[in-house]
Amino acid sequence: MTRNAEVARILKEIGLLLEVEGKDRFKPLAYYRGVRSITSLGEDIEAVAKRDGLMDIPGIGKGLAEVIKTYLETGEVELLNKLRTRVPVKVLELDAIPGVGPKTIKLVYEKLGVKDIDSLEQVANEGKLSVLPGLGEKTQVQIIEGIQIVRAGMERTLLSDAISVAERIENELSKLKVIEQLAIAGSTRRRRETIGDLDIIVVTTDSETVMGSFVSSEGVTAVLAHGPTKSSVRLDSGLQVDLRVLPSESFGAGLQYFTGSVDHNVKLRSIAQKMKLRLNEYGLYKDKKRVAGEDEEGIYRALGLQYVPPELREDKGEIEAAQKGELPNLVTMNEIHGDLHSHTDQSDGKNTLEEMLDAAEGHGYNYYCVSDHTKSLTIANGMDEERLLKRLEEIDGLNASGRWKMKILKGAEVDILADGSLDIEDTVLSQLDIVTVSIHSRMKDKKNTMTERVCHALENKYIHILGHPTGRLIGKRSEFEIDLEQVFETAKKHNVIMELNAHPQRLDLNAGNLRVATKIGLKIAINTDAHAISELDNMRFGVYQARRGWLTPDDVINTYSLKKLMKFIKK
Ligand code: DGT
Ligand code: CA
Ligand code: CA
Ligand code: ZN
Repeated sequence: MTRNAEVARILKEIGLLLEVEGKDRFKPLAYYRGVRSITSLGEDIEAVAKRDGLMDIPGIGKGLAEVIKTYLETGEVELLNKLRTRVPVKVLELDAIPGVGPKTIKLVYEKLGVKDIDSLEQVANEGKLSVLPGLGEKTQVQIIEGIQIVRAGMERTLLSDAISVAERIENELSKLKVIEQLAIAGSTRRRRETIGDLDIIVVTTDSETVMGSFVSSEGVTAVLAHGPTKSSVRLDSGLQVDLRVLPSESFGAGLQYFTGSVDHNVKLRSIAQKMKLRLNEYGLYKDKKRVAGEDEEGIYRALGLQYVPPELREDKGEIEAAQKGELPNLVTMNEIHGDLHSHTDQSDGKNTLEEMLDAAEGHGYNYYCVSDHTKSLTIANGMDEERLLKRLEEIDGLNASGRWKMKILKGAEVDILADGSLDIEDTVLSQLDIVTVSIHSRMKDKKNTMTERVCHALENKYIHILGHPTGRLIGKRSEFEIDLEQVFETAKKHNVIMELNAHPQRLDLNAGNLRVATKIGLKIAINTDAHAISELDNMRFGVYQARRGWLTPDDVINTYSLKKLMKFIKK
């Protein structure tokens, strides 16, 4: 874990504070130059400092080298401390707002006493910015929008983004020899679609070292708390991360407690109470005696429950099921044998067919379906009948070539038109192995229209899967207005499979709808809808969501063998 980002942040803050103070016009520029040098430095700044090489870095002179050296050795810079007292402004926080830079910060601090994002928002909403020299109405609107963007980014983070941060921090901390156990907890462990903040728990012999390393990890812009048992930081992405240190014998109890959800925990605690036991983050106690707490399994066992997988811990019936020993046998990543929805550069994908196939085979699949867009989706260069037929021939050739062990399935993602008809002729559809139909147009149709449109498409006897059934994009676009129950009933009647689109921004169907769909006997296909090699990795997010929707391998058709799959989809 290098301290480069941390040093860059310190220099930036000094530069900004100097500029807001306004005593020297050139000094801030030197600091900004230093920030740029360190950000693009391909080497560990501490290593450079140790060999006395700071002044060899272009853009770093004697003064800055001294500041950096002192900071690395002592964790403090006297100049910065003095500046913070003289100019008590959260300059980094303000500078992060789109449309706000040092000049604006100086102006609003001097004229209106603005010190942070909250006070800036207040004066902006009161219309006090627009009357300042050089600002005006338009800038005021821009700043209000900028604040909203920053705040929205601070609110919830997509699971996929949160997981990559969590895994990076886990990697960094795991390198410390004093870490005995570490786990990601909270909503991230429950694999919710979006994450409020990250929760990490550790067992260590040396909490001071762990916490010190944590609060200075890469990307930290603010330390919200720094103590021996709990520290919290905010990252440059806006994401907050909480780290807690637990005693070794409480690891399981702490993991259970901090995994949540709150509702699940409340119910567990009441079960404990009825058994005259006490449950908290340190253990499960009978009077003063600890009866469980080292691991989660022990806690659930002592409470007379099956072990509840984290994805189910939402108090949606899992506790009752666990009491009766009736929890579902949830689908796992290992059981996925193929991907049934993917694109190539023949429509709007980034990679060639062969590149996608090589990558898919690398995932260990037994079958893989290529399903590019069709002709009415012109912005995606969708295929017409002629191109599709050529593609079919090509795939026959590829299957015959023996270059890939997996079976390449012939597919298409066919557009559902305004009236519910499809944009490819039945004679061509009938030659495909798997036909997925999707809505890509007129997404604002009224509920009745949309429901009829989709149901009409499902009646076509050559189709197999309904792609991303609600069309939502998390944090960006809400679901279509559609009567899903009616869609499910129609799908059941015509033997159509529902897609669980694994793209982290789609996760469509959601967990609740997956439960409704499988309850009436529908099958699910977990598909990446990959538009590039890297997106084949999204399968894991689909599996997480499937587990949150209580799905078993039998519910998910791409856990089937090729033979079983082909038999199942035959109409
Ligand atoms: P988030 O961060 O909003 O995505 O959701 P969580 O579930 O990660 O919530 P967070 O970070 O506030 O707390 C982490 C876990 O700690 C939570 O799932 C359960 C536990 N927890 C927090 N506060 C309470 C509480 O007041 N009572 C109980 N029983 N558990 C709590
Ligand atoms: Ca959390
Ligand atoms: Ca938290
Ligand atoms: Zn697609």
